[in-house]
Amino acid sequence: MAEPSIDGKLAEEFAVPSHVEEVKESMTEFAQYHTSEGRRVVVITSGGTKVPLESRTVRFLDNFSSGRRGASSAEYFIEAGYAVIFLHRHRSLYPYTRMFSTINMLDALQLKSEQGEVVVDQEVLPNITKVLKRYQEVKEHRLLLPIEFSALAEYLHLLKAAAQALSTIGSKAMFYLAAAVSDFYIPASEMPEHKIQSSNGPLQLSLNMVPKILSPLVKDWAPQAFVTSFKLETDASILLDKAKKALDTYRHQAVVANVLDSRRGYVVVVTRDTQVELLLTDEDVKKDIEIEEMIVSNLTSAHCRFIDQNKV
Ligand code: PAZ
Repeated sequence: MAEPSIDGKLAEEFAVPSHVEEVKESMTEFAQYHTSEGRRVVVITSGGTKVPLESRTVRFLDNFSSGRRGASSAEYFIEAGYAVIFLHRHRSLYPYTRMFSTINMLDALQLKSEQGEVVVDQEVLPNITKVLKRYQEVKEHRLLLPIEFSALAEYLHLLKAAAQALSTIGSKAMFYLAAAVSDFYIPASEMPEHKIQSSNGPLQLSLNMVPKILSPLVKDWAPQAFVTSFKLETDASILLDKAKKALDTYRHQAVVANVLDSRRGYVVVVTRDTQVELLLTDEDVKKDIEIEEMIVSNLTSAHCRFIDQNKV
């Protein structure tokens, strides 16, 4: 029997979120509005996907991703003139607020009067004025459209909806797929409804392979878009081969290759013709420069060239 298509598999084995059509409409409207204003639009995926073990989920499999790369990149894309659809894991790091994620908000506030006047302690929240100003401008100009996911199924359907929404703006769309997406899952049909009981003894799991969504995204859903995927390994010796293999297989535009432990300071941007190493020096770190600024600068230039080459 023929293998079902990825579209068929998505519909059968991954529960469709009830709000997916509504979200797709808002993404289409967002993309068309911003391109009419002369902006390019990027979909950033960010954070890890949760894989449930029960349909009334008590337990799930998760991964390490904090969402920092996606959240900081969103800010740099906005500074580069893009409008950003930020498809992120619920409660992962968020653009602008990420800078204060380690601070206890109550420690940063002081009650100034009996009437309840509150002031912000600038020593606890350095830069708050600058960041707040930029955040409010971004909100006012609707430059950031946040969309949340938690479970793998939501991520897959929402990314498909984003790709279909952005197919309406052709090569002005970019995908920046920084989320750490599970490779394994339990199909809905094989998932127990209720909490797995430890009284039944040790738990043996059998997981299916998650369909490779990059393939229909590049070929069918958003064939004119500029697509960047990310490749993470823990073994540096296999990283570049895997990145090149991904480019050969999916025929998209770029892979950002990184190793778990060094990902904050070193990545390689691999395209079909080039391999560019991006490295933060000690001086950069002292100046609070982040590697995402370099990644975004490299990719926005590549996207410009891509748009020029694809002009009819
Ligand atoms: O989210 P984070 O900032 O902690 O980490 C970023 C990252 C390592 C998840 C990202 O750079 C990445 O490589 N994403 C793709 C992972 C993968 O190969 O599935």
